[in-house]
Amino acid sequence: MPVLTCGDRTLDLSEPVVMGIMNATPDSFSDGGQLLHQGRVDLDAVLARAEQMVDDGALILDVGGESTRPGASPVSVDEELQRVIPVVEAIARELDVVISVDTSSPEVMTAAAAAGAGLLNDIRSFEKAGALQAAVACQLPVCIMHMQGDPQTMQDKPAYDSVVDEVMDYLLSRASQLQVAGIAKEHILLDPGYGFGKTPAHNLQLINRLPDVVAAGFPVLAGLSRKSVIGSVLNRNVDDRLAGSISAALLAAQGGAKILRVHDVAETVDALRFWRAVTSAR
Ligand code: 7PM
Repeated sequence: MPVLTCGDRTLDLSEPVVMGIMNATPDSFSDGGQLLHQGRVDLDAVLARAEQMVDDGALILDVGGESTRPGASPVSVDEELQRVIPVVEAIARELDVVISVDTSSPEVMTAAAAAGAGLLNDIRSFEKAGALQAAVACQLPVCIMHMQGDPQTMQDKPAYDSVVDEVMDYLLSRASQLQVAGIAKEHILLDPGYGFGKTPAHNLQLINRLPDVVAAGFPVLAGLSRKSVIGSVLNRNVDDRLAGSISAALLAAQGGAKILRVHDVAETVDALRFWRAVTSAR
């Protein structure tokens, strides 16, 4: 699985790479909406942040316009388009980086691909009406993710017989459905969906068993950055989860994840460089 073609850019996944999180949402828990003023995206601020992440070593930027915060209110398609598309255009124009769009909306997928996006990242795995057809037409790599329930209610009472089995069953059946619909097998990425309808114990088990997910043969994306499992283990607020997030990213890399979705790009890239030095010295 070394090279992934993402539109007009390529990604070498022979070693883990970092995806920087670029939120364009007013209630994003991690940037406090600094990039949005009165509902409009401050493009200069977004670009400065994007450029910093690229300088820090991110090979992918994940642009999201819909908050998936548990209990968040849904965003209209027009609003999401207004938030996301100018950001994708600006980054595509100014920076050499793969642009991922975090969306479930077919309209946003189509417009983002036209604006220069190279990867479609849908926490709902293209299950919304029209999303799968839009993704097929875009001809871009896609990331599918496991979630129990929906963002409004998923953390109410997550329950599984076996979380690893259920996550794998879902991801593999969805991957088959995508291929039947016309998405190339080489264009499918899997994500266990940390924090999406999972207790801390479920998330810890999914970190331990990441090699089982990797064994399915698709590149795996892991998003643990600042998530509540880290907060609950360390008893830290969201702004004090850097060490936990770096540790989690490193454990995910060790488990075989190829894309690490993080807020703190520079620190994660350093940690991965050190890990790389150790494994290269074997
Ligand atoms: C509020 C709650 C804001 C949760 C943001 C989040 C993932 C993702 C997100 C992930 C993939 C966050 C999440 N998480 N896409 N989008 N995998 N593929 O903590 O784990 O960033 S949003």
